[in-house]
Amino acid sequence: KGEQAYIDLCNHILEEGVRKGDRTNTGTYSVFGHQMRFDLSDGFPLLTTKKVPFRLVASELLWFIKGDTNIRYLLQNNNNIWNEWAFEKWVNSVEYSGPDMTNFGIRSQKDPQFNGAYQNQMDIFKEKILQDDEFANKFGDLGSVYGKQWREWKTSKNETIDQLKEVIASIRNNPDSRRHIVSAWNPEDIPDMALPPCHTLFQFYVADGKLSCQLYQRSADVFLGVPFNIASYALLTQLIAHECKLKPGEFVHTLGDAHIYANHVEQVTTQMKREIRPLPQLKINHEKDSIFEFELTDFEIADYNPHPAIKAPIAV
Ligand code: UFP
Repeated sequence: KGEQAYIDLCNHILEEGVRKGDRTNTGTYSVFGHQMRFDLSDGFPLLTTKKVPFRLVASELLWFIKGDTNIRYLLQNNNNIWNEWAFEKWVNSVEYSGPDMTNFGIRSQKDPQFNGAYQNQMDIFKEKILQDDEFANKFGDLGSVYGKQWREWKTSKNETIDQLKEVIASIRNNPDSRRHIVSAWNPEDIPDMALPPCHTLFQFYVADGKLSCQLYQRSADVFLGVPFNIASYALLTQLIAHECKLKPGEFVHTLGDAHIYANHVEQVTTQMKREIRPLPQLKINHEKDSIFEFELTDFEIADYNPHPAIKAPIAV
């Protein structure tokens, strides 16, 4: 349970994972089907064996909750985690006239000179997204990503479904229901998506005055992605519990293809040797009720004393 469950998963993958090729050609050690449980009353599950950037987790989650799919909001909050997906659209468009950016993800990691040119273009891109409304509308929007599916799922009758609002209403009005589900996996949209949703579907559960959440994550980069994903869904669960006047229960994290990239093994091994510390506490501004009103300044992480961050290359 808790952070130990995460460390146990790393151990399990390194010991029993199969060597498996993947889309990014990096190579992984992988297991299929795994579950971790985090009791949210033990503290907020921000890992302590390495520093996890809560600010980035929280601003991304608020972006989803708003139903926003344009990276401008993220950039305004100094959050760069989705930049590459928007940047790619720009450099492949007729409007782009800078140096060739083909395969910029891999080349920027391998070629320092190219990386300089890439960082330059990325800075220009970010500035334009922030300053130029028309440019931001054209190149900042990522289309059918989480915010869209959660808040504006398109039906065949050309109506929209606000899954998040509906699930909150169903938790409040019919807590015993076994149908508190939000799906990000929209089969119709998948062929057009650069990154089909990793957090495929989540379900809430109410018992004993507590709200629990289970996420099915189809694909899990256990070193870089999962610590972030745990914090994000723990935060979502606490926010919805707050709005529904329930106590936070458990976050149950179910993984499909749970993998450690071959070039993360050293970092994972370092992390596994570290001693687990007490979890921090999440403080939420009690003057606000609705999750749709929250801003970054309404949350605070207290008593977080993690081991230092560990850098690793992201698979692209
Ligand atoms: N990934 C995560 N969590 C996320 C996210 C991505 O672990 O929130 F957006 C990882 C999983 C996988 C890669 O290593 O990103 C996605 O690749 P694929 O679509 O081939 O599964």
